[in-house]
Amino acid sequence: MAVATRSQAEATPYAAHPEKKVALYFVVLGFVALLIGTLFGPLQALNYAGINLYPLLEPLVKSYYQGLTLHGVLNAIVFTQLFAQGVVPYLQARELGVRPNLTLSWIAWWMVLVGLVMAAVPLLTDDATVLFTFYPPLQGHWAFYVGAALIVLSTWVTAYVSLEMWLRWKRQHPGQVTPLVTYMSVTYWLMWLLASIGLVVEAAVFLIPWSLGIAWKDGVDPLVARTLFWWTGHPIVYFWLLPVYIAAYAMLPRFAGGKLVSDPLARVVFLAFLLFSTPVGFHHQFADPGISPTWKMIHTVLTLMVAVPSLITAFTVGASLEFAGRVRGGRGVLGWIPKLPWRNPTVAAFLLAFIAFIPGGAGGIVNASFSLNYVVHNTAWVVGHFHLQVATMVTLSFMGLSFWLLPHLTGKPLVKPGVALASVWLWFIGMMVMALGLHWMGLLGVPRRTWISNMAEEGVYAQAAVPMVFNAIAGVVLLVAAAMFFYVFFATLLQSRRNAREAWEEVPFAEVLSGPEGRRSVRLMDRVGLWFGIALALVLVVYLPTLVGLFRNMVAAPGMRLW
Ligand code: HAS
Ligand code: HEM
Ligand code: CU
Repeated sequence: MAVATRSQAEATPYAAHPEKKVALYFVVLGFVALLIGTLFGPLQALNYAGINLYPLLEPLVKSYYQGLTLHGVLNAIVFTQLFAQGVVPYLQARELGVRPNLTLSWIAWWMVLVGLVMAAVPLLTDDATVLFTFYPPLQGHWAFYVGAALIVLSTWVTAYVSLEMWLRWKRQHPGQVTPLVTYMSVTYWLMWLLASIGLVVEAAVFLIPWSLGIAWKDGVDPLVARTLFWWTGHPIVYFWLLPVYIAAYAMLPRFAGGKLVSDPLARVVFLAFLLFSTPVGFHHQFADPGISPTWKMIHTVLTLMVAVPSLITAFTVGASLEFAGRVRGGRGVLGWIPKLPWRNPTVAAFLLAFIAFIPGGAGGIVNASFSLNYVVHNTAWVVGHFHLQVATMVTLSFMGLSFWLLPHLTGKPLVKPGVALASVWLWFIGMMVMALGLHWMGLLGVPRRTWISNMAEEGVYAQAAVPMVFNAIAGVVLLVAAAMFFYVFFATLLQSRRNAREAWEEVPFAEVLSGPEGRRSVRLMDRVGLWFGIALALVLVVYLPTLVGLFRNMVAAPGMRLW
């Protein structure tokens, strides 16, 4: 590996670690996507408060649904993926002390950029207002689907980069157990390879040829498309979540001043995600016809299984935090909590994110319960659920991590840590208030994806007047939180000051209390190829019988544009 002197590193922080640069480009592009996507959030929250600001945006934004598509695609799909592509291989490379294949890493970045531009044009011209689930028969411009496909395919390149680093390390260290971060990274990318097959088939076989007009001239079968979409659409939430878990196992205990209590349990968690993330998609389709209730029930049971690794995480991360709080002098049952370094914006962001994840996870289990799902499906409740999950747990953690990551990658010190801390608290408060309002409205029967502030009839959802106030308050608080966060982010990035010390810091990987040494269970878990085979078999068993039936009975629905 090239040796750089200290002064060289001051001049360019990437001299010793060129993988820092590509990681930075992924992360910055991700946050630019979040910036644009998030702008629509407050407007949507105000819509759910009965306030319609969309006339102000004409002719730039033509409908609520165009904004909602941008919001869902840029935030949930693009931002999360870019952050993962930047950070996960970077942490793995630093743990192993090997260099990732930089050419391929940059190819992946360019694929996302080109895909993003291709998809953005029809999104902005209102030619792809199909929401982030792009259910046919809603039909968008072909450039949107091709762009989205490029974005997703770039993850396969990143997955290869990660797997190749691991195999290279294994050849140099025969007989050794895979180090923890690498184990988490490898199982993560393998999970995603399996998960993404559904979406890739949907795009390549149906959506792209259909939108180009070269096949499926009578239309695409909506049920087939939905089933392929949710093959990917559930595990994609773990594709968003698990970088947070990786950081929470590998670094948070150290940030908090303690140690990770158990390395093997972290491996159990990631192995369970490899096995159970994907064979669960029907829990988004309980209300769909054409899928047998028996298979829906099997997917329910498997969904409850995939909640287990999160419950183990609650224990392991909770115990590691408790250890940190006690090392810092905390006494009594809960006395360790205030002793945690709450003034550190990275730590505060993670703690608040994990707190939000408790009601978010509980709501998920309600959603997954076959019969209860009929009460909440397609209501604002579901929006409340996933803003605790992806918009708080995932996004707030990524924001918090960026306060450490930006200085670490660039050598530029964090600008205004006090504002950073305030932005984290405001984001948490805003999301909790909004989630409460949305869950409540959902129980009162207010649907999701509805421009309720634009309805001709008066008083349609009068029963939800109180939770509507929650959304109005939250929309404003979140706008302020976002403005403060992005100020800190870009002021840090764009300043000219560089601090040599920051650029030379190692990644603060946590020490472990209970390590992997000498455990047969860890050796068994290390047989990743075998587990991947089992995971693949499980997915085929729970999907093929239904998919074969659906493929044999396809009904063409002609494409349409509603907005
Ligand atoms: Fe979900 C719908 C079920 C997790 C995201 N989900 C969605 C949608 C999104 C989404 C975006 O079964 C809407 C899709 C659409 O547009 O239609 N979800 C679940 C279940 C889980 C779950 C069972 N979801 C997530 C995650 C997401 C996410 C994670 C994003 C990142 N979800 C559903 C179902 C639907 C659904 C149905 C369909 C609804 C419908 O009808 O349309 C589980 O994975 C959750 C497990 C989590 C836990 C929580 C563990 C708690 C932890 C915190 C510990 C705290 C500590 C803090 C340590 C069991 C780990 C201590 C700190 C101190 C300071 C003391
Ligand atoms: C949808 C508000 C940030 C992901 C929504 C909706 C509201 C909302 C009210 C419901 C729209 C509807 O069903 O008609 C906000 C606010 C935010 C914010 C106020 C912060 C300022 C985020 C973030 C993410 C996210 C950071 C993900 C990283 C989504 C997704 C949808 C959505 C995936 C669903 C889109 C669809 O139904 O097609 N948001 N949001 N939001 N939001 Fe957010
Ligand atoms: Cu799901």
